[in-house]
Amino acid sequence: AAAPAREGFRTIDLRGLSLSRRELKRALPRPLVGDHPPEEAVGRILEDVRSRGLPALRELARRFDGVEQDHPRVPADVLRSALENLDPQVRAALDEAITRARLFAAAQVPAEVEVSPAPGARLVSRWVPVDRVGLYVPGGLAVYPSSVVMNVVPAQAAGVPSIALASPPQKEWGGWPHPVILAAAALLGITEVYAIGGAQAVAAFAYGLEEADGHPPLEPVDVVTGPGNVFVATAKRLVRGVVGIDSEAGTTEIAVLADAGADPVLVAADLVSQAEHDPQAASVLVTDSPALADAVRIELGRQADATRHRERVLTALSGPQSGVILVDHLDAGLEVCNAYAAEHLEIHTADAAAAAARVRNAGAVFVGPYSPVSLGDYCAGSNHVLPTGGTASFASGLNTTTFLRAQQVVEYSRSALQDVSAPILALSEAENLPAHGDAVRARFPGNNH
Ligand code: HSO
Ligand code: ZN
Repeated sequence: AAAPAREGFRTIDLRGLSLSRRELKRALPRPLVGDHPPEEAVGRILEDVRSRGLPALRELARRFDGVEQDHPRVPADVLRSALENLDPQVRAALDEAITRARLFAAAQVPAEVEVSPAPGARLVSRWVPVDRVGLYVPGGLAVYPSSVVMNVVPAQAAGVPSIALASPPQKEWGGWPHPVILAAAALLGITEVYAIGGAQAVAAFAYGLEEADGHPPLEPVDVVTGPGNVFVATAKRLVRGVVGIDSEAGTTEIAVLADAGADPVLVAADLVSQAEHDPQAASVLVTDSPALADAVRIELGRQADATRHRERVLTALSGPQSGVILVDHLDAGLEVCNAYAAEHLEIHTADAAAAAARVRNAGAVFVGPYSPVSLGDYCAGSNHVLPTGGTASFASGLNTTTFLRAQQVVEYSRSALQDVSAPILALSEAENLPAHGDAVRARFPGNNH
């Protein structure tokens, strides 16, 4: 008989219940809130890097990454040789990922809008890229050259003129980021790369670094993006306001909405695939079929046992953030998915496209049995930097508009201003701001309104 999955892949049985929005949110599988929120520790790192710069970075690299660092800027020859030594198959794979991502990112640039509310009056809303961005690529349990692609491609599609990238220094790679990360950056034409990890990287981007012993300064950026652990996510939240940030892209999650016709082998494989990222990763199945739930449970036990990162996967699957949610019917399942607001939501139902059309809250929706999350992680053309922890109910995944601002341009002729002067004068009186009205009167000296 197949080994049963650990009891840990828990069941949340919502059948026969009619829950309020609040009750439903409370019933969902979520990680336990840690008793030591890292705000304080992260705040200290940010302040240290802001006030002391390079010496602070050197200490933090020693403490967190175990490396002795002179300066974190990756030299041009290190970048070049990383690209030269890149495995040709990996290079071809990155090329494929880049081509598809560029196609989608380029199409996301919104059109300029122009209207004329009256004769001689012109209003334009145009999309302007930010001047400079800092992109973060994690390194920890895994290396993420794919995240280099996901960050850089939309920034380039938006037309950002200055792009810097940071990734943690790796002891086994001479204190530089992993060579495949460097190669991916070089492949995309990025030359400003730093070996800085975690909250320190976010601080260096937000506040900049002075020039030091022949190394140019790290100029502060306007926007910091990229996925990361809880320290990176917290650092981004704390510097928001000094700089712009993308969504909170923290520990990964997958939810699968499946009915009795779904293939339990595929559903389990996809749940395992994201559990592989992190012991805290969330894998959630939502189904109206207890038979499918049982079949997936058996498959999870079998597949998790056979996978390379077995311990990590089993820990993730048995955590409070993972499990199967049983519902009465598909409509109830969709309601659960919308309440959960997964980073990734896969739909394995009879009419997957129809169900997908009814999903409101998800970072990305993967429709049908041939659209697994790992396709999206690497080569779909979509972006894998997505809102986690339920933030998909208000946030968007990384995309070209993350790096654009809508700027409003106003141009009125003399007569167009004159035509609308009466309401301006009336409103300036009503707000007791007469100088506002005077600014308009000054343009029409003959008229005594
Ligand atoms: N699933 C991760 C992204 C990733 N997977 C990178 C593999 N490499 C968060 O969307
Ligand atoms: Zn992944």
